[in-house]
Amino acid sequence: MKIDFIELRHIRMRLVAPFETSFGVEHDRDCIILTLRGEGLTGWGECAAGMSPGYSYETTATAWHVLTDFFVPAILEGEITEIEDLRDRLGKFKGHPLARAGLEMALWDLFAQTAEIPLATLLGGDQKAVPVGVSVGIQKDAEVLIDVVGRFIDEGYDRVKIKIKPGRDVGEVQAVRGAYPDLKLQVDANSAYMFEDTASIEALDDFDLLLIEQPLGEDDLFDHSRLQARLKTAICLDESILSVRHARQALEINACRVINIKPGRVGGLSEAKAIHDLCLDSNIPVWCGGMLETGIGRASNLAIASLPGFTLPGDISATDRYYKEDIAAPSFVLNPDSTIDVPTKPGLGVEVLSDRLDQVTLRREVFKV
Ligand code: SMG
Ligand code: MG
Repeated sequence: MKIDFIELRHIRMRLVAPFETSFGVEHDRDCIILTLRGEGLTGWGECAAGMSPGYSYETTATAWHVLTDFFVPAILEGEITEIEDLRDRLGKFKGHPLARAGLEMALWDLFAQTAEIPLATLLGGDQKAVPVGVSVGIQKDAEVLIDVVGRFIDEGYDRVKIKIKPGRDVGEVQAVRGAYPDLKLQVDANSAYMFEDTASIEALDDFDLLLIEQPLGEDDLFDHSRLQARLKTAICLDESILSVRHARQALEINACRVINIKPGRVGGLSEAKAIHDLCLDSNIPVWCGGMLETGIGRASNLAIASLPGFTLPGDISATDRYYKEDIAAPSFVLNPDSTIDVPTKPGLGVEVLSDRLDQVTLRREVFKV
């Protein structure tokens, strides 16, 4: 396939509620939407780099730079016959997985459209609907948290993840567990703890949590394995796993018992699938993480989460949990059994609403051959 047109848009969407984590609070979600055209088809991608280097070192500004100056020119050169070609083209560049993944998503969309099959099918997925939960940010206090969690349970979510940080951990978990004894509950620290101050992490071991996500630094597999040895509860790694090699090494040293797979964090759907395959072979459950995506990124997450190893509920919530109006239709809705349907139309299977996209665009650039 010859790609002859690439458009980048930096967009900003207002969240229905602020989202607070151990690294800060977001009121708006920034990301880059990519459009690729080839052979009369249009593919869409979403690069999840946000406003500040909080979750990852990448930001919309670094991704814009790396995409426009390096990755996009490499894609516009010659034909792309298969998705693996992208890895070869970008192989000489280091890092920037979120930028890479945005471009790769649009290519996967184009290849699935060419084959006239849903992206999920092209990836090898066959679950029609995937189990999902909701990720709840840090709230004003434990009472508000109980209330917010209660509202999501009433909406039908049967798995809830709460964000924690030092000083806002045991108390919140105790409160939520006390209010909802049977809830599937898990926590995410976004690497806010040091091995030396994990007494509060160890104190979480008695609350029947599904897992404890990324307690320690992203570059700290070794201390995660020391911590996992002290816990009954499974550690799940997010930020620490950037490739299938990291995943293999983490499993070899027992640094975790669960992996959160985010295609963006690992440089795209191909690497995400490779991590899934490794975990399936190793009997390690995985689930699909989220980056507050628009309907474009959410469609892609649902497609990868349809693979058989995604047995734990993902951070893929209904559209109305994030945005009043999305840039893609139809909206994703929660089924009564806490699942969301995987799109069935060819490619990503959503329609991008161009007026709505224009309204949220801050900056736009087009590249043609
Ligand atoms: O998309 O529902 C969602 C958010 C899920 O908590 C979520 N993601 O570390 O897992 C994580 C965070 C990263 C989000 S930073 C924007
Ligand atoms: Mg996380």
